[in-house]
Amino acid sequence: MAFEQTWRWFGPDDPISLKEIKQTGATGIVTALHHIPVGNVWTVDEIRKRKDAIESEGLVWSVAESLPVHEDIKRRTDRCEEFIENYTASLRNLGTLGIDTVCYNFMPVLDWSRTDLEVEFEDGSVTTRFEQKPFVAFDLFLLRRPGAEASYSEEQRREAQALFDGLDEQGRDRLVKTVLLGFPGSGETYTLDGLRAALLSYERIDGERLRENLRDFLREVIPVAIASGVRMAIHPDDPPWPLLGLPRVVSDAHDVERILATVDDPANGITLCTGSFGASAGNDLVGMAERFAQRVNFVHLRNITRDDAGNFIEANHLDGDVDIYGVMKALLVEQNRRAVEEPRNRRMPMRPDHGHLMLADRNRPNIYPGYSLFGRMRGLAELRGMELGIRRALEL
Ligand code: DNO
Repeated sequence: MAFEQTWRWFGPDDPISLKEIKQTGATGIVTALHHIPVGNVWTVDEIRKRKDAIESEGLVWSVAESLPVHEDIKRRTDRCEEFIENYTASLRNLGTLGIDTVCYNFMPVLDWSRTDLEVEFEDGSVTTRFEQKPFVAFDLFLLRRPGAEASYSEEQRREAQALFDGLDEQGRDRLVKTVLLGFPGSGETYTLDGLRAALLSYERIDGERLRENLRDFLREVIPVAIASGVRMAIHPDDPPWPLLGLPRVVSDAHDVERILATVDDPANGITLCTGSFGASAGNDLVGMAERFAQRVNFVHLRNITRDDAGNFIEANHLDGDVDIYGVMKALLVEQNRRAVEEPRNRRMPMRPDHGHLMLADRNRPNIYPGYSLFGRMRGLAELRGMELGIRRALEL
């Protein structure tokens, strides 16, 4: 039993077309209705339109990523109840049309964070990186977050100061733009003032409180997912540690354990994102894949090279510090178990997450960092070959 091979497509505005995706060998599409503002209902009509567009190219809509969770739900403020109702309505609508896997995250304010989106990699391709020094410099000297000093050691502050002093106007601008970059279509690209206000709205929310809010969300939403035939897949924090004084609650195995125990049902599962969890040396990805296999509803495979000081760069899929072979093996064994024991529940969509910008993509406008055609195609091809090798060797 093999993975279902999927590809993230940002919809009609994505510079990469469905026709091109088809030639990568992917059979499933991962997409979201990015044009619908966060918090509003995904109607049956809008879902059907997207589904038809995908199917007209001979592909299937495998996963909704992301069905975003409104900040009011994460904070449990203001219109929380209304947004929960909308969220569950969207789940029902997705279920009605057979879109049965939904990826989401519970990161406050920012989705992924990087400090450089155009790093030339050793082979001349372009990749992204997160480094502590520029991030601390951003926090202390550009965002000037009240109380930020307390988040860092004296040495970190000194190093950040030295880095900041060496940046010219252009370098500072670039750092601000990089950290504030929202996700495509998310409509959530902050200004510095907007980010300050968003952070302030979390002032009273610590890790414990956010965890409680996530538990409330799961208790409200998972029963609807079960009734709608939808499996939820929470995406880990990227990077998996607190940023800008904000709490993070999906960063390690302990967090995952707590989430899965809140509602003990296959509909309450995870997205095993090897790159996000992998940025932290404390996360043993093979161990996590083995331990949580039965609750992995969606897989993001990518790799990073990291150090112990919270710096990492996105490497090619089979290089880097994450043992992708070990992870894949654990998940293929689980795929096989499902095929035998619960054939109706066996789907495990996988996508090559991110890829370097390379070859002809370098001249193609509007490619979102990480979402290139050739880089991801290289990743998918490598992963597909590795998968075949493992399956043949293990006779799966
Ligand atoms: C970055 C992605 C994330 C992810 C969402 C899922 O490339 O992995 O944006 O899609 O956080 O909710």
